[in-house]
Amino acid sequence: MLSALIRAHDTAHGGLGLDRSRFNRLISTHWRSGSAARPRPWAQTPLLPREAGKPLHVTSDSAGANVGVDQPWWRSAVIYQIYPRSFADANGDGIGDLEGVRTRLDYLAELGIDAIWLSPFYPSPQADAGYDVSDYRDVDPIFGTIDDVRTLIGQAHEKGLRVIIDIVPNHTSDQHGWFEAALTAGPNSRERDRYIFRDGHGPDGSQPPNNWVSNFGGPAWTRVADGQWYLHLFAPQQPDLDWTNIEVVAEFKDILRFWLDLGVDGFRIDVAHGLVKDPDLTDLPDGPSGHLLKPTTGNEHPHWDRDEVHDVYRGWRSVVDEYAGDQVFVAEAWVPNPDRFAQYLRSDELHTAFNFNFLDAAWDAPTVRKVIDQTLGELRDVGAPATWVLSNHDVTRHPTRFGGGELGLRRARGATLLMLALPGGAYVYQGGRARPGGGLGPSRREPTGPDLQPDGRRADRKGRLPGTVAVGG
Ligand SMILES: [Ca+2]
Repeated sequence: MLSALIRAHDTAHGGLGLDRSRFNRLISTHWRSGSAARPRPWAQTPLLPREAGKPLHVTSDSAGANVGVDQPWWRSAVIYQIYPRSFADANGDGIGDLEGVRTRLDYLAELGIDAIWLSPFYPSPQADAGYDVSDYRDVDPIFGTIDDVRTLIGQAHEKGLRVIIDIVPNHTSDQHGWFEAALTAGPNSRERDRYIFRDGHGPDGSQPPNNWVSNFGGPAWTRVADGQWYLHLFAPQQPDLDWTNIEVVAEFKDILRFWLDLGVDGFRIDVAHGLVKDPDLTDLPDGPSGHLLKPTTGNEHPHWDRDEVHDVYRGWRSVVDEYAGDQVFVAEAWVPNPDRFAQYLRSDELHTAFNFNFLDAAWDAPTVRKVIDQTLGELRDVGAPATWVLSNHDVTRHPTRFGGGELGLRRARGATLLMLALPGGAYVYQGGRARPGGGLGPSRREPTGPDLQPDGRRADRKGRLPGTVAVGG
């Protein structure tokens, strides 16, 4: 079946940037029992090192057309997501770290992947698994140091692997220096203008400024000691930045340059469809239920998928275009309208975006086929490659989603095989075999923010409801 599928793909698409041996390795090693990476007798073919910044040669695009060589590597890459906390622990403190990643680069290269994507390693109080960043230009001591990042990038490049990192622009940690300064400076200050502070409603200002809700439940506003409220679409420890503020815009361009100068090959943008809010902060028309992004055709939602966010990404694109090489942006954008989704991938904006419709699709052939056809169709117009993903740190792993047990595992292998045969890029979530404290089965979710809460909540980090196309960070 596998050989037939590859042959069919080669015939239809003029070949994917993934040869058969790499394909076999990815399929066979992604889920296996045991907790240690073992040498595979059939996986002795080394991945040829390539010079950092040089494009990979691929032969097909998202539409399956033969487009020749010298296309950017990310148009058909397999990218392996690493959640540093649970991937590999080098110093024995029970928490995965960057040195753990570095010592497994040979294994990762052996898999045949093109790049690794590291989930956040920034200094963070860890209120939301590192998506609450207190310093965008450093590394949390539990994961290592900036020098560890530099070494990791250098050695990854030597082995032909690229390195993508997370960037979290919608909000900072409440322990970020800017937010601490905003609290100290008080109302009507330059420091508060970097965030979204407002007076409350009611005679004593004791009601939130509007009816927006947090992805983690409850109001999206928290009151501070002087009586003002600040907006947080996620946890109270994650105050939203004001993206109409020129200091915010300039700061993130500078952060991008910091990491590009260090050699990263791209950025995964957290909550890419967030960032900009309706300046009037209008109420959600349907109350809290209007929090989820409906498949609108216009600029209707007060805080998701605003037209103005595209100005941010045009600015970011101009930054990466200053650099030699093929750095890539991949957007986490929960935008259900295909036309509006495709707008993020216009030629002067982002390169790729996650296709969550594929992840959301049930294990049902007509459903999966429809999603694939729609995805390829909508991206053809903007010339962007498709990006496929079945599991990440925010969702239940697909063997469990597809029924669990041996049946779920078999379906998941089939789904992964299908994903790797599709034109475009594919994201593979870490198998987690080296998780501190023991083995990791194929169905485990990583501990994202809500899992870490003392009340034991296990809500999706996105605030997503089962069976819906939802939005969130
Ligand atoms: Ca450690």
